[in-house]
Amino acid sequence: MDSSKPGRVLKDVVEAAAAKVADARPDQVPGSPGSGVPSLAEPTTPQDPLPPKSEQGTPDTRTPTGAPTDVPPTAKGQQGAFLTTANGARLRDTDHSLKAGPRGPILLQDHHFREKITHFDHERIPERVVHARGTGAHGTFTGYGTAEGVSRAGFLAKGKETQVFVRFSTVLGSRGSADTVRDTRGFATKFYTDEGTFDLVGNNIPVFFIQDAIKFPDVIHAGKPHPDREIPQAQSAHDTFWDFVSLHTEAQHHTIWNMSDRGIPRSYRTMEGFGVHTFRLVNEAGETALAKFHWKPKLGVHSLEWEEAQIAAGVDPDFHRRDLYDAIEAGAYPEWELGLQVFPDTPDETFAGIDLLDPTKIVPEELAPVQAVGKLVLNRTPTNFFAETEQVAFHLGNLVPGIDVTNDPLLQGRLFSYLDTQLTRLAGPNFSQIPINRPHAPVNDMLRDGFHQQAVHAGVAPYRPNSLDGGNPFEADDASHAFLDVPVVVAAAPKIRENPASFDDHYSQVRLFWQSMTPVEKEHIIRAYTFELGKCYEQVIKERQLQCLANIDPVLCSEVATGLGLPAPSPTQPLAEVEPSAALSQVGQLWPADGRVIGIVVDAEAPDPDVDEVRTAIFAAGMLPLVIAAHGGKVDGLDVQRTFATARSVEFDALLIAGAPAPAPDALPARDAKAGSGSGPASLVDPRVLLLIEESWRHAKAICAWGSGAAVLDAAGVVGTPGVLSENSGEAALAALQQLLPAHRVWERFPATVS
Ligand code: HDE
Repeated sequence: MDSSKPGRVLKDVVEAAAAKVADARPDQVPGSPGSGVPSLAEPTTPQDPLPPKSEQGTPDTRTPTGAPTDVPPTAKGQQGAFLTTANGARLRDTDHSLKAGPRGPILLQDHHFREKITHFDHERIPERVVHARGTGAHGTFTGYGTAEGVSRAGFLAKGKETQVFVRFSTVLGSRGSADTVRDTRGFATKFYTDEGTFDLVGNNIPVFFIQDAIKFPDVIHAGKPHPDREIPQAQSAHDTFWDFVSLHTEAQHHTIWNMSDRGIPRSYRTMEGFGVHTFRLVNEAGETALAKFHWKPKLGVHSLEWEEAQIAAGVDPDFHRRDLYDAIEAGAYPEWELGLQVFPDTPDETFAGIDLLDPTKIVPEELAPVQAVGKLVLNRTPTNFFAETEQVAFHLGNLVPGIDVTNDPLLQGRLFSYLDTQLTRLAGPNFSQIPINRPHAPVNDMLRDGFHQQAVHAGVAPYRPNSLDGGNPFEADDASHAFLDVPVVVAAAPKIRENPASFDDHYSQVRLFWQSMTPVEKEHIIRAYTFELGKCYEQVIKERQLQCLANIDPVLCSEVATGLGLPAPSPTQPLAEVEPSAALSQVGQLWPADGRVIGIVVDAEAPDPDVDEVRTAIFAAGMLPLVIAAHGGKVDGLDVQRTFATARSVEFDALLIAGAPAPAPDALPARDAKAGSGSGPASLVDPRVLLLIEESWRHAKAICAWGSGAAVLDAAGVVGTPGVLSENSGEAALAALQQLLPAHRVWERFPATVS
């Protein structure tokens, strides 16, 4: 090996690393639309449907009653080489309706026309009333066995593998709304366990807006677009939202999480998940414990920068959906550990003075550590979005032996709602027979008939007791793994519409959250409140919310008040003494950079020889390189993925500048507004490259150059600022970038003013 040449060393590193990940990470940019290579001319020879793409998965091929079948997954899709009617008769023509002569009219007898148009007319189903915008993926959950002492649930046993389907979502927006809006994210997991399906229907925020499910329509009506003009879409920055949360102060805790960076995740892959409620676990011995569920992402918790989120909502409304699917396609499988905070099941259902039935409260991890009980890996994208992601139906009542509910009044109401909502959305009571919802455990439920019944039940006695069907089905017991409704003692009490007194503390944990943030995170929270309240029309609503902020923290209140141009009120109640929880902050740790997207700006006129190997090294490190050049096609034999016209900073986590491209022929403000007008040294570089750097710099992203790329940093005026480096070779530039990426952003660029 000639180690005198840096490129050679890099090559060896690359080859060694590439050999390790060869199976998981093909050296290929994700995003190909089909599983075949299309021909230029329209194909004319009949052939069977192409198989799904290699990264795609489908629901397991089960019967409606949970039995495995040996048919291939493709048996659920289209069959044969020829176009048919829905009843399988082959068709000669689908482009012309049957008419009385070439000039019509269309004949009523045209059964193919009527079938085609009628089905099309009914393709849409109601979107979810909340969480309409979502994205799903298949994966596997593997138990560690560490939960065996507290729960008898079989899927938590050591080494037990269980298939799962996860759906991530925003809450407020319609099905076609943008991914990167400021909102809570859903994190719903369906575990297809041997003992029945378990649904963990959580969020990326550990608390909720309300303490009682009866108020859910109120908070959602306030958050959704105004009923008169139906604006704004997928936003909380409007009067009705702030009207509600400022009057209904138990919402303040969830609201500060929304206003923090948690409201704008970088990726679904970098989100925590929380079951929110306290559940009751039961072990083999019948002993109970209380517990909260947590998902901990392997890549750490990271967020977008607010301007970046806004640009992404415009230039790539599918930002999170694309990110998830690209990562899976590239083999950078998203991973989380499932964790439990476990508490003794005491009669008062509190821990360290915190009411475990109050869903507006957390238990800081410093008081009750999260113990890992298993690992989730998402490794297959859906084959058909509608059949899987749209038709998946989660339900809090999908519980398995070993996991029971508590009396949390939010949880209790959800037990009703999730079943009820599917009756309209999925048109009838048989939605658990839709392929994505089919259990992987034998089903013998005595539920019969109804719309879209897909099972063909035998026997004559779907009732109990019976003798005509041999007494089947039989009731199970502990020995045969029956679900146990824990016989919790319900205290003698009057029927009342009232909360426990402990639910009245609406501020101490909001202050705890604020006090646990690092300075830069506090700046972002101030910015978010100022932005959102600044979008409100009514002055009194801003004033009322400022009063809430005063009760959280005077600094937060006065900074937001300054931005709004209003006086800062004084607190109306004493500020709680709180112990900050470091676990709530996202800043300060180092994390793997798997699946990160690195943009490489190249000069098509004078390509740098290191680019090829740098690109390969990025693949080998489990990240995705995208080559950006003045024009499409190839540069120096390498495919160009983005041009100066199509690239936008938000799709890159970091930039490598491998050349100093002069303004390209299309760098004309009349043709591309991004071209603007450069002057002085800047006019030597394509202005779109300078915009790319300017935005990446503002979004605290790492930027490293080598070779003639250094001149570009100079032209952009960013030399000498934190996280902007020039190196002598591609290898050195990538190494410098890899030093910066684990911290996610270069926050040192923007010193905070609050502490
Ligand atoms: Fe939901 N919620 N929710 N929710 N929720 C729904 O169910 C509801 C709540 C969550 O990807 C609906 O199938 C009530 C908390 C997720 O398909 C509906 C209350 C948490 C999803 C419903 C809550 C969630 C939903 C709409 C107040 C976090 C998307 C469509 C008591 C722990 C699931 C549907 C998916 C969806 C009701 C509060 C999470 C209407 C009544 C708290 C992730 O049934």
